[in-house]
Amino acid sequence: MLIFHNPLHHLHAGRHEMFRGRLVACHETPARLDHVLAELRRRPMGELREPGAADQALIRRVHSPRYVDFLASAWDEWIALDPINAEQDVLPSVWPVRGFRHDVTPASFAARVGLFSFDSGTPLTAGTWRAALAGAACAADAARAVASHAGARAAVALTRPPGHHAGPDFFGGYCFLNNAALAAQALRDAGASRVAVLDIDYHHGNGTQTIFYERADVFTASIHGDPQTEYPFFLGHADERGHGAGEGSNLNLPLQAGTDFATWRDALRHALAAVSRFRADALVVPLGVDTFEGDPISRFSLRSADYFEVGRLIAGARLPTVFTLEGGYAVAEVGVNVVNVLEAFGG
Ligand code: SP5
Ligand code: ZN
Repeated sequence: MLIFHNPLHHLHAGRHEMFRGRLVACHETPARLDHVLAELRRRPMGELREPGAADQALIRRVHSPRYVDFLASAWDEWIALDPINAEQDVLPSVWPVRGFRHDVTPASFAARVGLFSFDSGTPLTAGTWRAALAGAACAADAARAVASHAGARAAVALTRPPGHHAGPDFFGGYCFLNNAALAAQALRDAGASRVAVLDIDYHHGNGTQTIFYERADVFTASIHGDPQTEYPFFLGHADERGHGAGEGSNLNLPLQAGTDFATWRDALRHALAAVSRFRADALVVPLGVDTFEGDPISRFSLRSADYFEVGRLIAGARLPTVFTLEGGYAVAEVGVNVVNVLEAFGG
């Protein structure tokens, strides 16, 4: 297994997220990835590599150019408004919901932050862009490693910020660039005719679903907390099956809060059967371990040992596979849980 780790991930370190009417310390912290790296030092399972330069053209095929331009300059614009802003992260506070215009890009910075986001829990910091860009490079390099002729069977984009909530032109859910979507597109560009994305983070992979919703060449499946009660709330229902050419190429398996491993595993088997029917040439797995029983913001009850079986079941698809690191906020256990999946997957 080839592991591309983001050497700049610590540059993204948000201070606060809006939560129940107050600013609380961010759940998505640099320590999460440090724990995975520490566990990999205890249980080495492949070569650890740094990514090359990010592929701007790939990023602009997955995300809209005006969104990418906004992310690239956002921090500089923020501190240009007032130098004191450097002491705070950017958080949006106004959004263009139904009936507002999305086609006009406002001059106001605050308005653009809202146009390009969907929640107030995702701080944009001084180092967010550089960290996200290096993460995108991890995803693309991992995809190309498994796609190459003498390719590895599996590669990992070990990065943060996570990506699966980021859509074509919006950030949110702690995500800015959609690493899983970038990996899927890079696999397509490298010759895979059909790519499946199997999202096993606790939260619905709304960004990835939206990016590929009208495409027949990328099948997206997600197993997640029911959006009736769980974040991101406004997408992820079972009746979302794709649109136009993409009709039938999206599968959502929402599960109620409190779901245990036996039920979750049935959903995984169901999703893997759908991936198999799609006849994918390659697989991308947005890997969140916020399904863990001890996760502070999620409500499934997987135990650490269960993640071995998760890895074994996914390996059973027998596809070249790219894992991207997504959520998981029981910080001290994130390393063990992620490495359990990767170790059992093998390769
Ligand atoms: C990548 C990823 O896992 N993003 C998740 C973003 C979730 N942000 C909002 C969290 C709100 C959770 N509310 C649960 C209340 C538990 N006390
Ligand atoms: Zn999550």
